[in-house]
Amino acid sequence: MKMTFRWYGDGDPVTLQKIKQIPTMTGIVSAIYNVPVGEVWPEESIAELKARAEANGLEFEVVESVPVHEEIKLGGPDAPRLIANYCENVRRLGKAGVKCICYNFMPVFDWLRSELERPMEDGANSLAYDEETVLSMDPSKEGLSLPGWDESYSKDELIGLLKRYEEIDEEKLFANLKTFLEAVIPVAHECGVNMAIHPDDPPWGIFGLPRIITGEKNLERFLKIVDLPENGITFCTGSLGANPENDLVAMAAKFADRIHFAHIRNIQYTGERRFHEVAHPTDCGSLDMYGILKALYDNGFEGYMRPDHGRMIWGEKGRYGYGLYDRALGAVYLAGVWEALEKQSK
Ligand code: DNO
Repeated sequence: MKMTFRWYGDGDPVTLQKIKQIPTMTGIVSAIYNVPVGEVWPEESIAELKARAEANGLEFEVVESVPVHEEIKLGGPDAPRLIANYCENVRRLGKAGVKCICYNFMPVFDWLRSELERPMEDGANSLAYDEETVLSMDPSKEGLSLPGWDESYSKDELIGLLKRYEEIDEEKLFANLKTFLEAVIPVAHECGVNMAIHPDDPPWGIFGLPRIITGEKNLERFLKIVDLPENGITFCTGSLGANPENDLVAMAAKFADRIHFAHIRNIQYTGERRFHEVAHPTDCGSLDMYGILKALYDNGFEGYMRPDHGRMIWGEKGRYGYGLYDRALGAVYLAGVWEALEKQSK
């Protein structure tokens, strides 16, 4: 297991030097942020990112994300060109030493929350989700601002996109994912890169849009589409865990050899399709963090791990979910549990 930390590039208030100061940290998880979705990343930009990480004593072996263009998810006329560009990005990243690429296949929206600064009793604040609030919003109206929401769409573009998705049900989305995987995974296989699909967050359809990377059954189906080790999973406990029917310990055990990247965080359920994010340790929320880590360890997980979203604590202001302090505490907690698992098994 290698402990890593997400870094958003120059705009990120958390500097590379601060990341390096977190005990147990081996590398960053990052991306090229200034290239439009679907286009090819310049080799110089990739090399520069790697050199900057290395100058700070950190590796750059994980990319999150190489985003998948909506045309690919829609199976639109421009999909073949965009898939070819995606393959080229995999080649270029592999050449630069990247070993794992995280991506998702969620239509239009990435992760969604209804509140960004839910105050906690102890003075911290954190991200919260309440389905009723989310469903009371109309994504085709201006002014919708949610994390994961791509603000670059104009109102008309969004309406057009949502209209096109009316034709896409779960089966069609699976078919378009299959086309994508059948092109990309063989390239990843050749380049020694593991692809790791991120689950949908939350793991159910939203605003009438289909979502398919939602639980055990669909993950099994996904893995079989191209049954090669490079066709793998980002095991995001907070995303999958938002549905209490997902047995995370069982899933971690079952999929461990195809989990290339683990996003570990805890959440607290507060009702039906309502939860907020909490600190990483088991005692702080509803998920069995120890059980999940043990299942990964016992089943031979050898991938990358990162502490996922943290709360905002100690007065920190920063990127929602991606401040320094709580994620750093999370990393050290996860590394501590891992050390105990390693030593107990000897
Ligand atoms: C949120 C992240 C996601 C993730 C993408 C992967 O905090 O986990 O935005 O990066 O879904 O493609």
